[in-house]
Amino acid sequence: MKRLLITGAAGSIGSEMRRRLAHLATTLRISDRNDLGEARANEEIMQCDLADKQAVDELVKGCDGIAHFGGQSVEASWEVIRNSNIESVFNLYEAARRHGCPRIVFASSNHAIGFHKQTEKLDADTKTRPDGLYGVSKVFGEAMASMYFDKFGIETACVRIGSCFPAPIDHRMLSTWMSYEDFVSLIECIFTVPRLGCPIIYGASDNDCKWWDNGKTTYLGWRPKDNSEKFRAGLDAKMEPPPASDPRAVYQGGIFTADGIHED
Ligand code: NAI
Ligand code: 15L
Repeated sequence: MKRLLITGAAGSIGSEMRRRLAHLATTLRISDRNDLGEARANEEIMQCDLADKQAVDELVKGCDGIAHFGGQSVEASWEVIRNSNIESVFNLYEAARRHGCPRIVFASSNHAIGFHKQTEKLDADTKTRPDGLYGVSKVFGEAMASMYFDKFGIETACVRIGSCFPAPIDHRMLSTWMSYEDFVSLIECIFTVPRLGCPIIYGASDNDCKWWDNGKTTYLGWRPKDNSEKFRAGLDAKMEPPPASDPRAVYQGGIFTADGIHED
């Protein structure tokens, strides 16, 4: 593609993807509200707040694809969630509609389904059970993607990311972990498959103890290769697994299910 927009490019996933997705487009348009440093070869930097409708309209103009990683990435007050995950998603889809941007990767989260128990196996049709305002905002994003696909044909891959970090940092993440390499190969599939539609995809590596079934999106051709099992012995040596009744061991969303409502 000619121009791929990466939002949230100063964040933990975005900064990895800035480096790892450069081969997908002639030009990477890099954005965040935080500083992004110097533009690298084939990059253009547009710093803005995603809650600013006019700025987002300019940001999306001329892009063929969007990898949307910008936003509040953990639980927060309603005001913060509303600005960064509700207003921003509306602004993004409206700009995509106005400028005819065909494909979007929406960084949804396992916290959209966080109140399902760890004993359950989930697939793309499982009912959402958000575990906080953050999870609710991801359900909102998925609903926006669905509506803009049905009404305007804008294709979005809603990736319910588990835990995308260099390595799992607790026992729950042995189930939810996704390596950067597997996420990159998923994004390659998303941008090259002839017809994407608007699928829900669970973003996890090929972990032995997985909870999620991507059987409804085999047409993407994604084959995750990593497996968190290689980290198990190291984690066991570092910490005890949580007791069976602990939210970290009961719910897929782990400790997020035990968080209250954050006051402004
Ligand atoms: P992060 O917090 O490291 O990065 C998010 C970036 O978005 C930051 O650089 C921040 O400055 C930017 N941002 C926030 N609000 C903004 C606004 N209003 N305007 C412009 N920029 C704004 O988060 P991370 O871990 O890189 O996650 C990226 C995306 O993936 C987020 O949407 C997060 O919810 C989602 N996700 C991440 C998971 C993970 O394991 N890292 C798991 C599930 C979902
Ligand atoms: C998320 O949605 C967060 O963005 C990330 O920081 C992790 O907490 C992840 O979920 C997780 O559940 O491990």
